[in-house]
Amino acid sequence: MGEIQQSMAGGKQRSRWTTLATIGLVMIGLAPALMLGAGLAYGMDTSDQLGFFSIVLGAALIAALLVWSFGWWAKVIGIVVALGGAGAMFWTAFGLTQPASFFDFVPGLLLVPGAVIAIVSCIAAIVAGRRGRTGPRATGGERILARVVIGLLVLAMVASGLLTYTGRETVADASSADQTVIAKNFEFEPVEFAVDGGDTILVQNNDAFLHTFTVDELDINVELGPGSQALVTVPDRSGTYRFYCIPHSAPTPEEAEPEENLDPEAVLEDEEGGEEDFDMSGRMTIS
Ligand SMILES: [Cu+2]
Repeated sequence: MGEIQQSMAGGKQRSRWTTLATIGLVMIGLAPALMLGAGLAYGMDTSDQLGFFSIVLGAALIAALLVWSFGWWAKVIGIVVALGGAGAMFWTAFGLTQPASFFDFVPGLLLVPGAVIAIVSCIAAIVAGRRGRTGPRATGGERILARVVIGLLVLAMVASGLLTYTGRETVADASSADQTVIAKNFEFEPVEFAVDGGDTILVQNNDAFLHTFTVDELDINVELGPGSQALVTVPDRSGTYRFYCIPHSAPTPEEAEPEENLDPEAVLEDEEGGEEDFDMSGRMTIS
């Protein structure tokens, strides 16, 4: 068997599991790389997330290189990194429900199958190694299957890119709005404003990710894809209302944990710009 596994070039031929595990880990690494790319493309402030994404990206690529080059111990590292990467970025899986928002959808599309492929393949490689063989090379049929799967993933990405581009909605006459609210860097600007009943608000999403402008009490719920705008007419119901973004905020402020109950480490993590516990909300007064 050993001789058969030597490639024509004389290099070491990888088993199918090693190849697949490497692909899975590279897919995990592409997820944070894409999020950083999204930030750059849309001019977002990514300084808070840069460290976190760089660590996941670096760890995934180093693990991919180790898995590709070394034996069972590298596969153990591959499993640990795949679990850690998937755990740290599990929230990208929610993006799978948003194919019309490329940078929400594609990271999930890479991370979820990437983690599954990496973990299963590393385990299979270790098992094959324990049985005294490195595992056979992929058969022709398996290579075709792998290409079909990768082709489908690429197709889904292209479709998502097209949907994101064509789904971009802009307002013909934005100047007619009485108030403008911009979503940028996971925050609304302004977070507090006053309007009159019957006024129109121009809401605009300048982020690479999908946001909503939602006011539960007024039955307002506008979905804003990346770069989209919409006009919202305020009903004639005076009062102060909370507006928020569904994916990036607690549904109601009451449900959020009070500050004093949080352990200091969690608060610190928040201040450092951890991905969790966004509160993308504000208050609107109708007079
Ligand atoms: Cu949002």
